[in-house]
This record gives sequence, structure tokens and C-alpha cells, in this order.
Amino acid sequence: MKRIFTFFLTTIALLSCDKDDGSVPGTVVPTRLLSEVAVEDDAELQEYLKTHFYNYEEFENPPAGFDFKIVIDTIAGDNAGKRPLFEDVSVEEIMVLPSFSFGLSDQDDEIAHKLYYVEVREGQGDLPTEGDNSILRYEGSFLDGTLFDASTTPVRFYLPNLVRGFAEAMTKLNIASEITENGDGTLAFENYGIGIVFIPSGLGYGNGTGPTGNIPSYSNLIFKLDGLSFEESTDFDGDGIPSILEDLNGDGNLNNDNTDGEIEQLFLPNHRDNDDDNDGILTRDEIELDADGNFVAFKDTDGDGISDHLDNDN
Ligand SMILES: [Ca+2]
Ligand SMILES: [Ca+2]
Ligand SMILES: [Ca+2]
Ligand SMILES: [Ca+2]
Repeated sequence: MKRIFTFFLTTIALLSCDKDDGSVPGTVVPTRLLSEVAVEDDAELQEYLKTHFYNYEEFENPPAGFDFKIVIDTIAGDNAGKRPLFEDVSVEEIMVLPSFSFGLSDQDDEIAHKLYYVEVREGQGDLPTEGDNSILRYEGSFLDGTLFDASTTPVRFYLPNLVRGFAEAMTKLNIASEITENGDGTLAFENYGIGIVFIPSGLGYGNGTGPTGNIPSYSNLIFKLDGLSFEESTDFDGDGIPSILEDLNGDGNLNNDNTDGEIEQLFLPNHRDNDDDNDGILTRDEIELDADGNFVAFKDTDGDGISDHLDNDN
């Protein structure tokens, strides 16, 4: 069970649609204690944030023709007086269970991780949830500035398929206030959110090496993000329940809610499962939907406090 789980998580942790076919297989390194790695990662991230700045002056007073791209540089020389990123970041603490997230079977304690992010420009549209399809542009690099992945054209990602730090950052970025068609099939986005996130390895690929094997184990990652649009109430498994409502424990991680995990032989958390309690009745036939098939309410026919679609004896 655990092995399938780990394999699956690794497989779905894809970030890029356009894989580099010349990728080299990842180098296997001995697994380490996440409790130790997390402390080292946070020290490294804090050091980085205290010694680097972004082009905040350009974002505050955009010069003519400014492209609204984030540029990071070290605080030194002519830039000695710049404001460090450390003063700009917001912090979110996220718990990670190493046995679950990375298949580290000997590590069953949740480890606190800090995600650092800056909303460089606030979007004027709505906010996606952790369960939505997000339309975005991104650029991923290591702390030394080396680029490892990017998409300069809009891509659509189902957030639960992504590494946790990336997905969580997207839920901080309001999308565009207006989206128009350019007439050539491409879209123009007005007033979208622009941000940057600094991800410790435990909210990234951990001991893994990324979808194309080009990320060294235990790498801290930086992503520059444009939050362009999202699909509200995305229902990934088509069972009538928006994915975000399948996050039963409400921790923002949709992959750790699996009602029938004990009987099911496959890794199918509820947001990927169209028969959540494995009772042979499809979830969409155990909930209340309107005439258009949109979610209305859960049902509890036998009044035991468990919704029918999660109740395998009802
Ligand atoms: Ca669903
Ligand atoms: Ca959850
Ligand atoms: Ca489901
Ligand atoms: Ca049922």
C-alpha cells in the first residue's frame, strides 16, 4: 500500500507539461530525517531572504514599458541599501508527515515547515482554492539562480497534482479582473496577481528529484508566479462534489483524505475517487445535485452523522 502510494505521489507530482526528453535519471541519495532537513532548509532560506532583494521599486513606480517581471539580486555594492526580501515575505506554517508525503516509513511525526511568499502585485480577481484548476505562468529556479523549469505561456494545472508549496502559493494570488480574447486564440489578462514563493524541500520534492530528474534531492526552490485565472469549484473526479469539498480534514492537502483507503487497493483519495466509500454506488448517486448536475448538499439517510457517499453501509 505504502509503496504504491509513494510511487503515485511521485508520479503525480509533475509540474511541467513540456518535459525535457534529455533528462538524466535522478541520483538516489540516502534518505534523511525530515526533522533535520527542515531546520537546515529554513536556515538556508532565511539567509537567502536576508541577503537578496527584488525589484520592488519598479513594481512600486513602474517605469515606461516595464514588463512586470520579478528580478532578484544580492544586496551588495550599489545595491547595499536595498530592502531585503525578508522584510517583504509573509510566512505560512504547513505540517508535513514524512511517511505520507515521501514514503519515509520510519518517520511518523509531523514536521512544521515555513513557506515564504511575497504578493508582489495584488490581483484584482478572485482566489482559487487548493482544489481548483489554476491557469498560470511560472518560472522555477534554485537558490543559486539556476533555472530548472518555466512556462512563459499560460498553462493549466490541477493544484493537488503539484508539490505542496507551489499549490499553496497559488491560493494566495488573486487572479485577473478581466480576461479577453485577443482574436488569435490567445487570451489577455488584466490586473492578475504576481508573486514569488520560497519553498523548503519538504514542501517541494523532498528526497525526490522532480518529474524530469533535474532537481537534486532536498532542494529548496523559488517560483515566480503569475496567477491568471482558475476554474471555480473544479470537480476532478466528476462525482458531483467540487474537489475542495473532498478535503475532509480541511488541511488544504486533498491527497490525505481517503475514506475507503482500508478496503481499496489503489491510491485513490476522495478527490480522485467517484465512489468514495467503495459501496458500489457512485458518489454522484448518493448526494443531492441540481438539474444541471451541480452540487447542492450531502445526504444522511440513516441519520448516523455520516454522509451517504462516505457511508458504506448506507
Ligand atoms: Ca469530486
Ligand atoms: Ca486533507
Ligand atoms: Ca470523490
Ligand atoms: Ca454509501
